[in-house]
Amino acid sequence: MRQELRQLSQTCLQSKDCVNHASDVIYPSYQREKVNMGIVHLGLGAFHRSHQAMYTEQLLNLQGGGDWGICAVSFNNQRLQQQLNKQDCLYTTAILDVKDSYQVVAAIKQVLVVRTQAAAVIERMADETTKIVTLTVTEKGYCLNAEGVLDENLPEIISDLGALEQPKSTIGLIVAALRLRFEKGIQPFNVIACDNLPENGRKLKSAVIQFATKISGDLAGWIDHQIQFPNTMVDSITPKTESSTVELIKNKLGYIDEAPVQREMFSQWVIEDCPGMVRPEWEKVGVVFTDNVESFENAKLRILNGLHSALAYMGLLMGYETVYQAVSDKNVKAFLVALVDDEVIPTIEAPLGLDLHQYSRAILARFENPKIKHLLSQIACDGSIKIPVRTLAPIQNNIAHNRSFKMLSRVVAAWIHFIRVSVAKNQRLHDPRATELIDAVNKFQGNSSEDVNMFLGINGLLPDSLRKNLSFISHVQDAYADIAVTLK
Ligand code: CS2
Repeated sequence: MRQELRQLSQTCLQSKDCVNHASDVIYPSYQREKVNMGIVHLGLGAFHRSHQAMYTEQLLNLQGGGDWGICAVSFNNQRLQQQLNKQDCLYTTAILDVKDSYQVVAAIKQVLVVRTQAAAVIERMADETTKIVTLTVTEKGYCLNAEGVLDENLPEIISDLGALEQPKSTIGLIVAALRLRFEKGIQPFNVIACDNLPENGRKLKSAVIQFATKISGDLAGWIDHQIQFPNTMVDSITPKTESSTVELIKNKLGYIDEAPVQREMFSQWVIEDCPGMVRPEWEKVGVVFTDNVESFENAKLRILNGLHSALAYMGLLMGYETVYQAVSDKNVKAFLVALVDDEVIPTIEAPLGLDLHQYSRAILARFENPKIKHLLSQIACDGSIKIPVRTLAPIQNNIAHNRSFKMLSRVVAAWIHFIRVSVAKNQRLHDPRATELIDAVNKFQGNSSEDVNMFLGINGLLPDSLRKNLSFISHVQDAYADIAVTLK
């Protein structure tokens, strides 16, 4: 008779019932109860658990890793909170690559949800023991407008300015906690932004200060002078957890984990070095601290994320579902290679010692990992925020240097078709500007040039310099008409 499987928990680990003796599984080797929580993380998606929490776990596994337990905060996800609570916040990271391996992570010690526990979240962030706040709240969580500054018209920002005790935005939540520390005379925490936007730390800082200024000038000044917001670059392909991930853990490791994560082997974290900042010694586990994050950011955002978005929009139009399927199409791959070599790499100043050609080939090889089922639809979300960073910025750079940008324009055209097709099929469009995008494509008459003109003219969607650039508009129009033929 088959023995009933145990669910992952502290007791199950201690009693060794959840311990599998295969050499490819790593278990926590530190005394978890002795580690205090020095980090509050905002945005409990799979990426935090497969990336920053993994680095912290590796550090804690070294002797004397420090008091860097994590309190992980989700804005809404009570289901994940329940799942993790049942497991004493333990979960498994499955690393699926040429050779698979697994790691049970204990670094997260508490999970809170803002919607139901706002006061507890603010208190935890304001607690003296909290030294660092990290964030993965996706690009839209920064509440920025097209110029990269705080969008004061967003409903959640308006709401937070009126009711800071029940914050709805990341910006409001950070300011609520800092206000409490300021009032109590507690040293501030430092903030590490870990989302895919250029100068993530600097933009977050200016948004936080802009918001805080509306509450109190003294508070805003204190934040400005006392708090570090280093820029960072983060990288590790982490598709969302599927039921197949849960099954995999059951079959391979012999226990139930309701909330595992899966990722590729590759992982990179580059953080701007802020001398004197109190923080975990992550450099001991491979994190790079440098004063030149910008060139790492640009390389990663324009190559990896840029190719991802190109694959997502073009691949979905061709009927592919995953990155692996799309990149296995030799025409698609050839397009990506030409795109990156001719129109993307020339726009990037390489970080010292990094060969961008090799870097791009390594990224393509990562896309070709058959074990990672990365849904194109996941990457296609939030195009109005991703496209400016990943596609329009290199186009602008090419225009400034008189270089070609036809293939990049094709990506923009594919994005427009993707939105048109999604609306025609009544599929939900995940984008903070969905209403305007849907309105625009609903007005399409079937004339490529006019339809593209109308779309590119949506208020604040494109930087002014591009909206008025005739050769950019004409490249997008041509590509749009060209793709239309393939879709018939
Ligand atoms: C992806 C990223 O969803 C997306 O837009 O491009 O999440 C990508 O997988 C990560 O940045 C890889 O580090």
